Amino acid sequence: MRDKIVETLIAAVRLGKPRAIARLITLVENSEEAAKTAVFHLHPHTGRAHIIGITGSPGAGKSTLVNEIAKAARKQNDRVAIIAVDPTSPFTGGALLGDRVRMRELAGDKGVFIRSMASRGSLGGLSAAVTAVLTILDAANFDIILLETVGAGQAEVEIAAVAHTTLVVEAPGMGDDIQSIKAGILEIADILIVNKADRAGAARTTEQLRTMLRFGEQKAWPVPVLETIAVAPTAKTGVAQVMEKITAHHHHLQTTDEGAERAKTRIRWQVEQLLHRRLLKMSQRAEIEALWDGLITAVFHHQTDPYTAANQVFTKIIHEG
Ligand SMILES: Nc1nc2c(ncn2[C@@H]2O[C@H](COP(=O)(O)OP(=O)(O)O)[C@@H](O)[C@H]2O)c(=O)[nH]1
Ligand SMILES: [Mg+2]
Repeated sequence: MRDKIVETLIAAVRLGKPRAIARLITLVENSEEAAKTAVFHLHPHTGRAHIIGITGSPGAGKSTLVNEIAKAARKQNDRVAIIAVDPTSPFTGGALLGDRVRMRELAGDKGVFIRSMASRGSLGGLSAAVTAVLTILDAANFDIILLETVGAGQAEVEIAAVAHTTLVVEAPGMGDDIQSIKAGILEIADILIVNKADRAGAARTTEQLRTMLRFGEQKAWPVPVLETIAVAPTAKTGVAQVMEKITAHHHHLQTTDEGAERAKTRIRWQVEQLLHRRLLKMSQRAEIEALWDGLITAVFHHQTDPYTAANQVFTKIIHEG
């Protein structure tokens, strides 16, 4: 039944119909079966969109900058989709300021699709849903997909792994203690942005970041550090440079082996995530669930150990298919 609905929606999605896109996204967010069907049918029609991940500390100005990037992309006649993922607040009541501005400035433009996603606490489920949503948007012929995530820990590092180009946005002041910009975050950056360049200390933050990145100068893609003022009402300082670097990075991926290599790394990661979830689900099936109590009690009383327990669950999964 649901499969039928999904299949009907798929045809409309491929024509870029916003209502169908929104409905299919809701379905894949709520049902893994729907995600499976949608991805099965749509994956062959993907590979065209440039997926740009935007991450960094809360309040750095990601949403504001994403709006400016979207507007600049629209001027180039690109169709733009924006996905805001907020793993920290499962039930985002009202949209945050940057997101409200976004709605006001961009809603109504038929070339822009905006959506926010909450994690509902399960990271594995979130990344699977994000993958399905990106597949839908790519197949719906968006040229650029902007994926905004909150920069806090493993979540956004993993989500940034689905992007072709990752922008890490920071603001001065956060740079006082530059160590607070986690090394992991710097590693995933293809373009580093010091937003709020109108604030004191911006030049110092930029300099510190450039110093930290210096050892990477020999790389085929040296990570640029750009300053932006995303809220400047007149000249949108730095946004044009960001657009140039986004285009240059896309070109870099397409003209070197790096694009294909990274794509394969992403595919491996995505398939592993699905496998992981499937195994976990199997371990929670009723027949196996019966084993758990005994195992937990046995480990608790030191009659067996966690490795042996895991092995017993695994053996049972294998034998019961
Ligand atoms: N002074 C200044 N404020 C900015 C700039 N960019 C964004 N902001 C403000 O910073 C706050 C947080 O912005 P938002 O885009 O929601 O940040 P996010 O949490 O990273 O998405 C908002 O009040 C913005 O208006 C900037 O370049 N300069
Ligand atoms: Mg935001």
